[in-house]
Amino acid sequence: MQRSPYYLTTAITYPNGEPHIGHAYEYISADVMARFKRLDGYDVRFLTGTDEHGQKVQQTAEAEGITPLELAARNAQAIRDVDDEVLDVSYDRFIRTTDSDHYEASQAIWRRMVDNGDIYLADYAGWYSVRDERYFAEDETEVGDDGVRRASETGTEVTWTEEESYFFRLSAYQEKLLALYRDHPEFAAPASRFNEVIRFVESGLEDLSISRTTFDWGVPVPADLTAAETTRNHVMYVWVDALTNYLTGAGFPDVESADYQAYWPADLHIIGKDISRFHCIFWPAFLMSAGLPLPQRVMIHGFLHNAGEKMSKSVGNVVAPREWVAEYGLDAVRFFLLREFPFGQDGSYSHEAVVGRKNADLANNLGNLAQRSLSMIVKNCAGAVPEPGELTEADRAILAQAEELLDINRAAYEVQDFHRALERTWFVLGEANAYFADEQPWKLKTSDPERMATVLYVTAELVRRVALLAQPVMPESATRLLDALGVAAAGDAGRTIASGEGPRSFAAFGEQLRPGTPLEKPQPIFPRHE
Ligand code: ME8
Repeated sequence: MQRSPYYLTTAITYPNGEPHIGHAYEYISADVMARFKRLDGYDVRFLTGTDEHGQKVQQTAEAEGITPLELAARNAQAIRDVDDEVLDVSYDRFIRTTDSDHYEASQAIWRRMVDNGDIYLADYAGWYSVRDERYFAEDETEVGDDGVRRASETGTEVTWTEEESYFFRLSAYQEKLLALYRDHPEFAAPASRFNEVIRFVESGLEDLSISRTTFDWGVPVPADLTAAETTRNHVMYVWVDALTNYLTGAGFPDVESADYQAYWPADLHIIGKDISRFHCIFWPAFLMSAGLPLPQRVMIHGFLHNAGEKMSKSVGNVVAPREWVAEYGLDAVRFFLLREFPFGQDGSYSHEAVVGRKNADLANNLGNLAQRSLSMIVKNCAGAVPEPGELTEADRAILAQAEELLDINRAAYEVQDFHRALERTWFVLGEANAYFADEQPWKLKTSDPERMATVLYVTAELVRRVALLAQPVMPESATRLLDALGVAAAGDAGRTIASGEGPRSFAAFGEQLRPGTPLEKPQPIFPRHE
């Protein structure tokens, strides 16, 4: 059967430092989405990487006395190491905007925008924030007590910039963008952040400066287009090439290629709240100008704060993903980040909050229930999944709740509501714990062993369904739990399960635990944090 393609991306990180836990939050959420879709039968392509051009990277490199490419290469590797060694991010390509195919894609989209009459040469004069790689109008800035002018929105220093520049006719796209937002209310989420974008576009759009001449660390504007009009060398404004990475990752400019045909337009861009305008305004406008299809959806996540405080190098409260994972374990960190607060909102972390989730939700609710039911089966049911007897009302009720979970999870993942997916799944797990406590299978051991077997079967079957759905969030522990339950891949039931099996697709959700499957004494999978 032909699998439907699903293409999703993260923002690409500036390689001017080590990634922090806020970046990790974005990589993990996109990874969870990618894994969910793969398990649900999609042909997933997942792109992440680094945004290597621009003045910020150039300045950081100068300060370190190395070339921008050296700086970018070093930090891109550091980011990739975090993805590979620390966070287990299952990307299909790690793009670097210095990759040669990306130069080709950026110049191709530029040419298309020229051909559509949307690029012209003029003089730029205004305020530029190197930190944000962004232009600001005078009334978007203010001078502080220290005499330094800063962007009001982001608090970063701006400098007066005057240079010859190519402009993109963004003003011509106001109505088309508003029509897009009207016709596609699902284009961006959450609604509160999308509304900010819409109000901004309604207030009027000015043309955008899209090239720079005062430094050279960028993708060159195609020479044939520059030469006729200007003697200066222009490089693209970093956001033009940065946004184009999503097209490069899908095989553009070869629009006949299998990758482009399958994966463009992207299904989902996952980004943080500080870059929503670039993705919801500039990006669709560039694509419209280039005559290319628009992405289906931009999901804007919130910021992660340290105990409610903004993370910053000067405050010294920036957490490295590596430290966190070493302390709590990867799966607990992944679970915490997605369970603790809704994806579109800002969230806060603290040692107490992570430990609370790890101990209550993972060690107690899931770990204990799995451990107790499986140990009882191994000990009292001849080391194999027991044959259930006739089901009671209570058995049927809890199984019915578990059966609904796949559809509930699908609906929540469709809108990146990871928080609700986990909340509902763990709610049913709570019900299962109550069921287990009520039924007291340990007492039935002598009084009614047949009933005990049924209660243990029902409990283990519920744990199986939760474990299947927990795989995208906690790949390692959920897989181990499925191994412990003797769950085979769909259609493979009855096979002996070796430990260390891979992921089980959601097709297995429609099956059930097979009585007679041999089980081994379970090892604890979700330890308490002491
Ligand atoms: O913006 N919490 O790169 P970047 C959550 N290169 N997310 C955070 C965060 C925090 N504390 N801090 C940053 C850029 N992020 C551009 C993107 S895309 C074509 C170009 C998120 O390294 C941020 O919102 O500053 C963004 O989505 C991503 O991390 C990379 O940020």
